[in-house]
Amino acid sequence: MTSTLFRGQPSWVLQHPCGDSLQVLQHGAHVVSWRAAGAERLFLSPLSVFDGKAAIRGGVPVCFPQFNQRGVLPKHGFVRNLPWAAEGEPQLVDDTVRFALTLSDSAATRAHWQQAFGVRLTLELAPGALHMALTVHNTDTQPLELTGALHSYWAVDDIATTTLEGLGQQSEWDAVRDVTGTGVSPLRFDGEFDRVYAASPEPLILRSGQQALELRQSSTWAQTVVWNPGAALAAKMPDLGPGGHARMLCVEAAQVYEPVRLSAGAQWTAWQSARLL
Ligand code: TA6
Repeated sequence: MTSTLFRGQPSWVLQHPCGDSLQVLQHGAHVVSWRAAGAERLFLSPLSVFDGKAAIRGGVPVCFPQFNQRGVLPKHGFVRNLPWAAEGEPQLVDDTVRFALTLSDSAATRAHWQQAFGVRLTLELAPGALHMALTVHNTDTQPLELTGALHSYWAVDDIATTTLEGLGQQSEWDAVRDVTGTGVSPLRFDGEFDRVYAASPEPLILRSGQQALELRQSSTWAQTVVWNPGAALAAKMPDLGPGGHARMLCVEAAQVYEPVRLSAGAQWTAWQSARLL
């Protein structure tokens, strides 16, 4: 593993012997790059701010302990805006490089949330495959409630020709129009798209150009969120900008509606994985 600066931020690079690599920042335990089979598979906005405070536009934001603005905490929680710590060194076991980052409650978290907790993001890099697992440990004597997401921004060649398969027949809430319905498969994207689906037990397939990516998530997430801001909203977002929407699609493993409730001492693990097809 190499520890290096990325846009001025401390980061770690995980290198797999096969040539695949991953880069993760101390800030937010934010995965900013996953290169597999010679190509970048995550979108990272060139206009993103890297000041060690602001949320990063792209990569994989860890949203915890709140999804979006569904509560009194900062949007998508606060751990994406805080420095995490490396837990030991990466290890190569059975053709998988494994590395974890942790964060626990501090004065900075208690400024938002009176709760003792520990979170760990475990990253596993295998040839053509990425596995990201979020573990939450309630270290408090009171129950802990959480919503959140692994808010992954997948790189696409062109959103206009990108499709996402696997959410047909899943219940859907369209946040743009505030209507509920049923998902179709494949999904196509033409304008602002912000929808919450009941998670499917089957993998999703993201197709873009020559790339097909299989996305899976653990059953401990109840929902999948699919988001693209579309041209008009992207142009108004200073850290995305005109045309920025065309190269990304967020497919997020998420807990949106019903909070997960952890009794004192309990743990919860939820993951998202991606594999080149
Ligand atoms: O997960 C989709 C979403 O909640 C959208 O509604 C949109 O706001 C997006 O996340 C990005 O949020 P952010 O706070 O990173 O700008």
